[in-house]
Amino acid sequence: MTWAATVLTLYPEMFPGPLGLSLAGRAMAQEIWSLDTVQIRDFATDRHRSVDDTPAGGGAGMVMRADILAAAVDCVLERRPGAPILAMTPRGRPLDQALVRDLAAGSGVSILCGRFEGIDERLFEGRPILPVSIGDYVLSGGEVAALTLLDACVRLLPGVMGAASSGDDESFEQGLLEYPHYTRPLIWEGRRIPEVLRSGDHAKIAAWRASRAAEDTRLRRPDLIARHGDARRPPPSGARHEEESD
Ligand code: 6GU
Repeated sequence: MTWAATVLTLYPEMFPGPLGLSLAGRAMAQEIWSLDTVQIRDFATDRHRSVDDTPAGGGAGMVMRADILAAAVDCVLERRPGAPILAMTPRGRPLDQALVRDLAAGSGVSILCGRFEGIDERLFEGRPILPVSIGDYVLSGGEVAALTLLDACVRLLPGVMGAASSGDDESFEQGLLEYPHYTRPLIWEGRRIPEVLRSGDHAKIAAWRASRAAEDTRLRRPDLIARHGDARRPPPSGARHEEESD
């Protein structure tokens, strides 16, 4: 069964965009996943086809109307009764690999892309929509966020990446950053690949990688440790950095 994505947007020309190329593009050509867009403006009711209005209480910018968006959402709900509906907005739940995994395991997803200052809050009360953010910064609209979310989901679909995406080693799979990578040349600008990686001792390599994953996460992303710390087992004993052991 094809994993089906539907994007509700004022800018359908932004899709598939980068997802039509490379890995995701190939998977789309193989019908592992599909993408269609719904033009929100098609659900406008007035002569000017307006989808937004001035914010209640005053202030800058415009707000997307709940009635117009609900009509678009209802159309998609009818077409894809099974698929969850997300709305990309900086006010949403932070996207993480766990949510990506859940979405990729389902039948697909429908994504509403916000524009302007935001979406009338009553839409979230009146329809089963999960607001999702891709990080603590502001984009000019939800479209680039939707592309990000879809990219993360598509690479997990069976047959898209093979073994590379299914391992426990990837960043965030254990609540940690992944260990650092190296390849030839052995020496680049005087810097050598860590000796342990050339040892052929797989247990020792695994221990070194676990150690570096834990250490780099502690240094760069202490927030990940705080969130996942209890759920993870400690690194294998004796695992230390190459610089420390040789
Ligand atoms: Cl999902 N949308 C917009 N407009 N800005 C964002 C975002 C989403 N996530 C982070 N910033």
